[in-house]
Amino acid sequence: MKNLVFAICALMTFGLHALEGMDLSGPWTVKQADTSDAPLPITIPGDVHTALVQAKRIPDPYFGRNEEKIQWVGEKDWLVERTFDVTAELLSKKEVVLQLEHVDTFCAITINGHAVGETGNRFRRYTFDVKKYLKEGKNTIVGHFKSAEKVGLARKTQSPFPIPSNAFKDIQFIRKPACNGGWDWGISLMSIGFAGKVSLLGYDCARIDYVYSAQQHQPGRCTIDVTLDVTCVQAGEQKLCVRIGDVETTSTVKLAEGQNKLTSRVIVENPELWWPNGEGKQHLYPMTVKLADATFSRKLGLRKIEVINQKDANDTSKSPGMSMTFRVNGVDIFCKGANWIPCDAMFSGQTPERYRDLLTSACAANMNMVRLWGGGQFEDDTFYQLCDELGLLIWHDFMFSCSLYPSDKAFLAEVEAELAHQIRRLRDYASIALWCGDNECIGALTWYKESKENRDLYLINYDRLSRVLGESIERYDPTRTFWPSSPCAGPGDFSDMWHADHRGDMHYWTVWHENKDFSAFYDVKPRFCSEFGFQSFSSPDVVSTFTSPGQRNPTAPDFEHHQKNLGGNARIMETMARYFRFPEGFEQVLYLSQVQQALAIKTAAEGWRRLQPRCMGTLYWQLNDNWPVASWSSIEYGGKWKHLHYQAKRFYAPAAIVAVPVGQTNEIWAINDYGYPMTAEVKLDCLTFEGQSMKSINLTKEVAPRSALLLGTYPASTFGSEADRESRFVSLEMKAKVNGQTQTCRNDFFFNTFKKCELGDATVTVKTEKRGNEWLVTLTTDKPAFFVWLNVPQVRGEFSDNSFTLLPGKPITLSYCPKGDNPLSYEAFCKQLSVTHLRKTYR
Ligand code: BMA
Repeated sequence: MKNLVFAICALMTFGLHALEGMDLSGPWTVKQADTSDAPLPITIPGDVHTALVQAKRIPDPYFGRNEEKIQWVGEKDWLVERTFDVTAELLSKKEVVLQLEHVDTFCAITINGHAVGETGNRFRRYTFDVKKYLKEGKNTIVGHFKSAEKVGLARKTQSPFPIPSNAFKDIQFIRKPACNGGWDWGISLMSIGFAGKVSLLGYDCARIDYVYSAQQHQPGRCTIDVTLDVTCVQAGEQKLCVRIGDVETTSTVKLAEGQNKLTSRVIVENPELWWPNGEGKQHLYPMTVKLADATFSRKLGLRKIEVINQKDANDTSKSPGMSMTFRVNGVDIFCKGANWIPCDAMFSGQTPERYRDLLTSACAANMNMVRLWGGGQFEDDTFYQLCDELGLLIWHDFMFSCSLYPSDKAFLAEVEAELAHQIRRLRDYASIALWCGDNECIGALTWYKESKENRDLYLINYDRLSRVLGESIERYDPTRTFWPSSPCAGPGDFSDMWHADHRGDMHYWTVWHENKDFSAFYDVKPRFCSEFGFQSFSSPDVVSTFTSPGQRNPTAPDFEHHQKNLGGNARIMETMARYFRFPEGFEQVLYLSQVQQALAIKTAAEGWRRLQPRCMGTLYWQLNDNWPVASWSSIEYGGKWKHLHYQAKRFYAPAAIVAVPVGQTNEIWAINDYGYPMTAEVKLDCLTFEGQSMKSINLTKEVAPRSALLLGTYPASTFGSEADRESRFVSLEMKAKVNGQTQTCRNDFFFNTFKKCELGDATVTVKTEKRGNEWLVTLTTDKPAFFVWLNVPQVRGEFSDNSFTLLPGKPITLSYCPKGDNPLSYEAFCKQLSVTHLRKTYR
């Protein structure tokens, strides 16, 4: 056991204090309380369901309809236990505390049979004084986890008035990720266990609880005021040393017994600034803080982030239009991204590798922002470190979603405590761009009979909670904007803006939830669209992980079970019938569902990007999944990119060529997100579906930095009569010259829905080649082929491009990058590579 004892500094790389102590991560045991079951192994941090799956006590919750068979786990109490050796050295410290992060959720802790303390909020950090319970040598720690859903139910019955919610398992009464009870993309799996670190910390003088800073930027200089929250054992004077990069400030500080707030100023001359992805480097300065026997280190990005909400000039209406722009280091950024949900319903699966894979994929698709959605969780530090490292701005919701919430004293006190912790813990991450109070909770006031009938009660109730959120930000992070709810109208207006596009952020769900055509995305001109989405099925590779062969059919019960949005599969199939010829088989249904999802989101993203600077952001719903399911995600559970993700890489590219139908005409736009002027050499080529060029138009225009430019408006008749156009489409190619570099951007537009198009029966030829470490694939075709899709089974790597149009005479060479623990060999890759395209989905 001796090897488990080490200075915490040895394992903490980022953002945590280094003190003498002991990390209690690793092997523990778990057993159901009040049974004589033998204890099973569990790895901490880790969840009980994963341990039960590993021990074969429950079946894989993600397979078939096993979700129904595992519900009992969340109804029971569980004992999670281990022994550990304590050294005389640790016991010689004046103070020894047990520190717990992200305990899920209601847990009574004992050490050697003594009650140490209780937890009751997944989002808090708990610190218990334990020295008096420890002894030299062998010790036992037990966490007794109470059923969270039983607590939720008990609180519901005690509530003075009903608290309606779209969430399940009465989760609005407890502080636990709302989606744990199930969501319209999520399995119901009430996770249990220690989701974060469990550690003992020993010290003689002081414990650094939080370090956070405020940056003031002046030309050529950044002044950083660093604050430390410190718990001190004994009053006295100590040396405080704060170092950022090469600059160090040392001072002598007076400490009082108990809580202390210390400050220190560091001035960095000519700072190297941190920039979002695509705008510059993500420079991070090493930062170290030393106080007596405690040290704290992290990385710090220096940047100025502002949220610009400026009234439209000359708008004198009651609710004037208002900008919604993120300004970083003085530059207005068009935000491109998606919404993030917890990456696994069983938190043992939320590994650093998964975070890295997903966030790297977000960057690779030219995203510069993710929205951390309020029905999930404050994430592990790994998530924020990666966002800092990769340049992904974070729109950060607090953890409230699609629900009304209690506002009694006890509940508000919990919220206050969690925010006091989370805001101080997180605020030095450069990537966090704004704090948002909740997801759709202002909107939810209008969803329920109770709140509609008694608006005053529920509005005041909402306001009580919202005030705690706003005041917590004022208190713990006045450097950032508080955005009360997503969506909302922004400063000076408390309305929800559900269907208004003149100010605030918008959630535009008319296409999916109201079954409108994709063209309805053009009906609104959002200032910032923080949610819009369209569902698709998983790929055959992922479907095969949760079905047996007999269930691989769109209406088979196991397959239907992996759809959580009521009527979702019907919507997918109906949309297919509206736009496409009906696909021949199951695999073609899956393929086409992903094609139409990509088309829907591309329509919106391109249409809204061209509206800049009126619109300054689009974040589609949703980046990832937390189990294998039909959903709005662009990356499947396990990391495989859907068509949407490959297309996002193109429709979010900094240089893009876009066509938008307006009545009987087509507008052609060039988009330039670069900070440099762009020369756009554009060719519009009207082709038949057999590949014959009927007409081409060339134009060259200068596009100003960070702008969208209308290049031309073309009546459909430009490209032939109505009858001719049934067999034609227009291929767009733009050579974008920016800052001495040229890149080629492609796009197409069509005059009719695909089902009305007589597509040519293209034969696509594939050639593979290994050049050094690169695996190359060259594709040629005899006729235009659309949504060309290359695949190798399972999630074993990514192509440099996919889901594209292939034209005769224009071969495309792309590369494949294997990844994962068990990457393919080149030979296996060549054997398993398959290619399909739209015309192959029907006879
Ligand atoms: C949004 C989200 C989620 C939900 C999605 C799809 O409003 O905030 O609650 O999953 O819609 O319905």
